[in-house]
Amino acid sequence: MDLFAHLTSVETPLNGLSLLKGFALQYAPTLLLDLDNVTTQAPFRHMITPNGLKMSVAMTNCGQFGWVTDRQGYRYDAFDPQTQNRWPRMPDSFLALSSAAASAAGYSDFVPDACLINRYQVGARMGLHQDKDERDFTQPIVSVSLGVTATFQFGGLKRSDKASNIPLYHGDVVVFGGEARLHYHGVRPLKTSMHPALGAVRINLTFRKAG
Ligand code: MD3
Ligand code: FE
Repeated sequence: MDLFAHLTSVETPLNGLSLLKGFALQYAPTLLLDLDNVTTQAPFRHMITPNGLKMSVAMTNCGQFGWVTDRQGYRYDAFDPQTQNRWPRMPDSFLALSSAAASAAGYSDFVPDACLINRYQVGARMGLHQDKDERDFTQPIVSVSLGVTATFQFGGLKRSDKASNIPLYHGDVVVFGGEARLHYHGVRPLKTSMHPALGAVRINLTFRKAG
């Protein structure tokens, strides 16, 4: 019996999307300790969209650049607008996991300079959008899910394309490259549920090469 079958990269029929079920499980205890240290320096906050709406997902960042939004727009910034400090450095555990996952999906020299940390509490959601604030779309994005299971929506190159629903569990890692990199995607409102390590919360880490 192959005990590690769940750790192999699944190249899905959706071109460029690799689902690595459970890939982050062995890293999770260290990730959560390091995450706590990051969020002490740069606390979660609900940012404001360019339209003036408060996001239901709370966010923070680590690494050289952080993704931010306010009335001025979406962008990457080397400084936390709340503290004027640089974002906390990316923990070694984050770098190790993201580069191992990217390698498993066929991107052998992925070095992220930005990690956006999303926190979903009950009801929090992310509407369908494309990630277009990065410089180089040939660089993949690595997504790590921790805590409560969420339903991820993965659409096509147009907003109106039909989206598939993909459940993402604690420890799942998804690598988006190739054509998938510019597909519309979102997250359904988080349902009430409990995770033993995190409580009623889902955390998603997205690793990017922004600059
Ligand atoms: C597909 N976050 O932060 S991660 C985001 O679960 C974001 O918090 C979601 O979408 C979350 O921008 C989804 C998965 C993800 C991230 C980037 C992508 C999927 C993607 C870029 C292109 C295509
Ligand atoms: Fe996104």
